[in-house]
Amino acid sequence: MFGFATFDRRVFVGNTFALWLWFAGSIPSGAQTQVVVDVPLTAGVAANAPETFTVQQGDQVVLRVTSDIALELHLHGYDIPADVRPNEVTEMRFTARFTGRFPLAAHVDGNDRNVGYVEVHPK
Ligand SMILES: [Cu+2]
Repeated sequence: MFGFATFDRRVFVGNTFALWLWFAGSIPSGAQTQVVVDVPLTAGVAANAPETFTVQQGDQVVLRVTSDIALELHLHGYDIPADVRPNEVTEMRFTARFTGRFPLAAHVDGNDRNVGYVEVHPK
């Protein structure tokens, strides 16, 4: 394609996303849903700890984690770690392929604290 080198990637990504939305809206089932969940932590503890975050199998999950202290968040079972820095939003993204109840833990000073659970319900 001519002019590809000068192609603005942001425009491309934006258009692709708009197209995806259009397609997703036109497909009644089988399309992936993005689920954004806020996970605010204070001293490594969730507000309503242990909190249960419920999603559906196949969902694209985005955990938006904020914390007042630095810690490592760990989604057990899926084995996804995330370095969380104070006063920044850290996004943990995954596709909910496996069903079940998975502990979300904060590693603070060598301790494994339960923050809550991600529950993936079968479709
Ligand atoms: Cu852990």
